[in-house]
Amino acid sequence: LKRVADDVRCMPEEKVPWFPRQIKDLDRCNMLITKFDPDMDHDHPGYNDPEYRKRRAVISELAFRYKQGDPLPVVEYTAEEISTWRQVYQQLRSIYPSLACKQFLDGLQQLEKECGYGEDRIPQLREVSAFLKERTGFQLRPVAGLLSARDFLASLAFRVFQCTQYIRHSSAPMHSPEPDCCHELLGHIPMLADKEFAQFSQEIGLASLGVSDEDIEKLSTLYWFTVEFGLCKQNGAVKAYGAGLLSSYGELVYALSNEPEYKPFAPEETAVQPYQDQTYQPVYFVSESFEDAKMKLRKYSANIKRPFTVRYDPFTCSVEVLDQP
Ligand code: TIH
Ligand code: FE2
Repeated sequence: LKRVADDVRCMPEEKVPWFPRQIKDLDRCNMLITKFDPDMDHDHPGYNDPEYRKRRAVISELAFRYKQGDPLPVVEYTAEEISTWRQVYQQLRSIYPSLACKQFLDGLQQLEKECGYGEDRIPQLREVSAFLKERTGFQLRPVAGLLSARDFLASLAFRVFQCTQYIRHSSAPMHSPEPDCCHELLGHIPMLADKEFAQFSQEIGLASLGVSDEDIEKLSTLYWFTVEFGLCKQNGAVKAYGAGLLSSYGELVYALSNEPEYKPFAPEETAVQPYQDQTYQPVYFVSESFEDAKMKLRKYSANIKRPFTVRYDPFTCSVEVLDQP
């Protein structure tokens, strides 16, 4: 799925990488990174489990066939999958009240009350997407695995969140190096129900459209240390808001212990911090508040070189491109 040359549009004096203009264009934002998937990665706990790999292939197929506007596929989860979910849910649920930020706890409570969240069943993307749409305008689309940063970030510009639908291997419920439905449903969804956080996420997405590979790398590092592994201050205590933490019992406990290093969130520095994608992070960035993180990110994005500006039109679900003089 390599981009072909005609995807590169010529702008005055510069080549601007192709980017989606309409929500339908997200059907082309499907470049997968296979380094962590169970068919490629010898260290994946499912690598030697042919049943697991077969199941993954079936669920991937649903995502490959999906087109924008289709009803979200429903997966009938097996007893074993539900039992993995139960374990993850119970363990994490017990530590959320002391370690998760307020916005997350509010979102999760609403999901438990109104969207069938609980330990007994894995929520379906279809119902969760409808729930989010009403809260913050975010909607979900299924994806077969880890997406390229450019494609993933681009979808955020349209308030579309790409979600995996398979579940982690039953032998490793406490941490997974690749996203899975526990990560999406428990880590991301409660946060995406918060208006301010939804806005923050879309702004990273808009900032990424058409920028250079170098700037994509920086923005995806910013995304990594905020949306995935961010910490924030609340009433004098440090709490987790990053989805990678909120879906991993092991890393959530570790991140809020006194082992890792903390640094204040500062986009210029955060954007170039090397990160760890195999196991726990050695360093986390702490924001003063979402408001503060959003303002800092805005300032950072305004300095990214791009020969045009973009504006999202929610009535047509499209991105307007305004050329700069
Ligand atoms: N480590 C997370 C978990 O165990 O749920 C999943 C991921 C976070 C970021 C990328 S994959
Ligand atoms: Fe994620």
